[in-house]
Amino acid sequence: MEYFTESNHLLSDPPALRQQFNADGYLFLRDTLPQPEVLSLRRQILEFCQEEGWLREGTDVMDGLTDIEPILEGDKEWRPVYAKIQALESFHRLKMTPQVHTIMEYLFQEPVFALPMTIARVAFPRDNERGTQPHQDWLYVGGSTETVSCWAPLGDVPVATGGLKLLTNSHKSGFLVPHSAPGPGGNTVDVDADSVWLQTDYQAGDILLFKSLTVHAAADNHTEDVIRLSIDFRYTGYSHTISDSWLQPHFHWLGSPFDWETLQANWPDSPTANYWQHIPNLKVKPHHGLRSG
Ligand SMILES: O=C(O)CCC(=O)C(=O)O
Repeated sequence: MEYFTESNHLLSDPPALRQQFNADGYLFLRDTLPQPEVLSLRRQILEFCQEEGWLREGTDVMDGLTDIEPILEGDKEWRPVYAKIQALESFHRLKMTPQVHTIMEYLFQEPVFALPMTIARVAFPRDNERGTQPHQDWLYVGGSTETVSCWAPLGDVPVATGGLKLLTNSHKSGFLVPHSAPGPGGNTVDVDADSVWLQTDYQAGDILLFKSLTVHAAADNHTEDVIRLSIDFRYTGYSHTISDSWLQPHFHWLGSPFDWETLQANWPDSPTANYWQHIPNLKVKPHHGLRSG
């Protein structure tokens, strides 16, 4: 592996930032999300894990240490925890961070909005063959190919714990034909065996932005006992089209409790609730079918 190029120095030069994004297919930015909010969200999620007996007894909840068999996204035991995460206003609010919004406006050069569907990953150790396989987000996100994905660690994620890795320049290969694979999303694309993956030692507050055709995957968690937490969400410009399913919560296809009425029941008056209903002339088209879970 190699390390991402850090682009914070380009934040004062939007044309150069755009140029770098278009050239490499990604931007890695340190210290962009508010760290106290990231860490408070981490604590809330890990407390849910603790309530379900996922954490090793007698350890600090913030360390996220587990000694149980891996639980996979979609498993029966995973659902109550994920429903609690999706019901957190703070979880959905993180993507509205003004600094992220501004960066997205630099990229789109027009007003932007965050797609409502927001995803949390609770990645167990000792579960590498079932991690997210190499793919392009457009397969799941549909809509405009200009949609930008943002992945952020919820806490520090050193290389040993995995985190998102990607192939720079891969967005220039066009849409790659997927085939089925284990792990979230259930699909993968073939990559050359000698491809050099980029990754990093993530710190709480960092964000990784990438294009919807940039090939990426979850790097293996090589630890024995550390749960990796992350959030991912997407942005697009007002003039772009999105798929209707991205107006819904993640796993909405399971029905309640993964519907907005249930998830927003405790924060109906927050600006985070149903904000997309106030976006003028939202361009929406039917989703082509594949689900991001
Ligand atoms: O964190 C993961 O396992 C995968 C995230 C991902 O594929 C994405 O953010 O698009």
